[in-house]
Amino acid sequence: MGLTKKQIAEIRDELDNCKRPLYFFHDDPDGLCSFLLFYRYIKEGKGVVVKAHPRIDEKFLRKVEEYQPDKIFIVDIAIVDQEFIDKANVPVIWIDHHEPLERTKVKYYNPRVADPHNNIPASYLCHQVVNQDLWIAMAGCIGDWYMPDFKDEFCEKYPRLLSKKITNPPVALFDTELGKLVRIFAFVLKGRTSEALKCAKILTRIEGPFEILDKETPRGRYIYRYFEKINKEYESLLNFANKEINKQKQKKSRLLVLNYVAAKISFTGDLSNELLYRNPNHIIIIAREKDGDMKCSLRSPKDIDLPDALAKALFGLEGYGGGHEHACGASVNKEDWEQFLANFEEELSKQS
Ligand SMILES: [Mn+2]
Repeated sequence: MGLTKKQIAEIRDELDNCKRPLYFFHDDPDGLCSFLLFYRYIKEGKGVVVKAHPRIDEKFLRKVEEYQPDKIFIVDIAIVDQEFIDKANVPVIWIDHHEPLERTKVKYYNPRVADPHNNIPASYLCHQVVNQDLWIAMAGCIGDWYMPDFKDEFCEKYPRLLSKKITNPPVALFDTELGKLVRIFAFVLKGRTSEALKCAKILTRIEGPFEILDKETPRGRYIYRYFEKINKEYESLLNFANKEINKQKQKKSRLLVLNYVAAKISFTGDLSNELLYRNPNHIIIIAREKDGDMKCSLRSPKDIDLPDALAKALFGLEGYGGGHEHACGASVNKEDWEQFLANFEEELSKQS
């Protein structure tokens, strides 16, 4: 499953023996929750959110010099450069669940080293270590579309947030109060880095989920209001998307294409996931124009092999794309866009 007893004891020992830790975490709910679990256990240190590309390179050494930590914890970050580890000059403890990497001079904990298919969110692993703040661990896991084995315990403690009947992570994510909490964790990270860190700092002190959801305290209210501000933009985008989609559904095609003008905040991932969840039989393309190219994000149900359809549709056109079986990214020259859509539609009909 997750970390072994020995690994848990080792990490706990590292947490117990530091005074000024610096934490690096990924800017999604799993990363934020991993950071919160560790911080709330030690009650010391400083968090650094790693935005966009989850990679720590030499540029981040500046953060180390500024803060002068006695230890560095890295959670839910896929790539850490060897140069960073070498030059940090303090012990580095790295807990992750992405594809394992070979590094030296770092204490690296990733269950996929022993078993490549053992993909368990970082917040689950961090919770194994600290064994507290179940609600935060639960939010982190659901944020990564993972139903943890402590789910029943969570449901008994917080029946209002999640009913025991729900076993499917996307249902928990999109149609429950717990899902709203996950969205709060996701959206407070979306604005400027300074704002994101301010919210993260407040979250280290929040006592429970209802302090935020029911705005029970000034700090809970602050988080909720900040979330609402970001969520308003998302909701209007979702509204626009739903209208477009309802129009397109009359064509009886399984392909839904959404062109949108990029806003300050990028919601592409959140939007495509939610649209696929609400339209489970359709293939979703979200596209925006940038410098003469159509940049897109694609999602599909389980019966479609996206990389295959994408490669065939792009054949002979100016563009590229690829990714996972049911989630891809692509970039297509604007001149070729209509042709690409026609080809893609044809490839999809061959698969359906
Ligand atoms: Mn993660």
